[in-house]
Amino acid sequence: MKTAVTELLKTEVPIIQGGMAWIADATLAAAVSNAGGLGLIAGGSAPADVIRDEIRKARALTEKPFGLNIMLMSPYADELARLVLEENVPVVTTGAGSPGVYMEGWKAAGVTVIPVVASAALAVRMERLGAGALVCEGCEAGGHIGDLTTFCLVPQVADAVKIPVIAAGGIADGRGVAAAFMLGAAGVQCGTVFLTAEECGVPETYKQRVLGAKDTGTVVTGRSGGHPARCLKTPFSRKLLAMEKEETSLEEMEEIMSGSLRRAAKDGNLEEGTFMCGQIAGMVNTRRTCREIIESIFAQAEELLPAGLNPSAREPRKEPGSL
Ligand code: TUI
Repeated sequence: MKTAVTELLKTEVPIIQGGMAWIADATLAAAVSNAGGLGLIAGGSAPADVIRDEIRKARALTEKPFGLNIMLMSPYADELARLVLEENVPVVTTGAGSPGVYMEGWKAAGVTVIPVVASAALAVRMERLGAGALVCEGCEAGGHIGDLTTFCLVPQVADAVKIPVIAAGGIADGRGVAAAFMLGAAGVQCGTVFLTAEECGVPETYKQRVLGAKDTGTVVTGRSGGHPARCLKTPFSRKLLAMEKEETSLEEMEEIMSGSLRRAAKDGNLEEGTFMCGQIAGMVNTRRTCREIIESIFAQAEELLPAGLNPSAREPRKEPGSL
């Protein structure tokens, strides 16, 4: 399936795997890229040397393009931004902030920059600074989220910018892809469905919890501290919600949450770990390889999309809201 996104990313299908902190490593990214999508290595809160090793490992596992996701709240964001240039990473996505300060350097080096945005205002700013595309992530997604749903965010951003829009949050099958295209997207980013991929290295507990989750199986913690994040209902997330209700101090909340992503992703620790996961988990019920996941998503999307609907053929809109 060719769209403006496959052209930009030089992939076979317009899908990006989410840059899940502590989870999206070289093995997962290379498997997604080898299956025709764009795999991402997550910078998370790791230092540059750790990520440099992952980038080199991915290069050994695939000849296809892959990218790096930089979580902008990371204390290592500056060194990861430099690493992109040192290691000639072709695509960078950013999350949890504005990558404005890095854009000029990346653009000058020919890097394709794809900020994750949660509002049309940031989308417009990013387009002006030279973003190649945008990931519009709705609050159905796992991890750190904004306020808007995918259904509301994607068409409003598509009306506001001319660069390609990639929809994220709540997409795990061909229906989601077809719907995203109808809303004006030319590609999708998926995270939750890849948590259960054979090539994903999270502990068995994590996979089983995602596979067993219901539609209502996630909650949003961290609203009180201004960093809302969607994760699975677990003993730990229930405890966090109770603490927030009791108006526990932000310092105490931060202390208990510190390191909790790692404790979920590496140890499967249900008592002290944050199992980030999107609302679509209720629909993710089978164990598959990355190739099987991607092939089934696009086989279904091709079947559903009206004949002749080629998202890459859509002319950029001159007037917001015009058809
Ligand atoms: O970044 C993500 N998802 C993440 S980051 C992460 S690590 C973390 N751990 C604990 C607390 C918070 C984060 C886990 N999951 N997704 C991309 C994303 N970016 N979603 C929403 C945003 C976003 C929100 C506000 C981007 C920019 C923004 O405003 C920036 C501005 O300056 O206006």
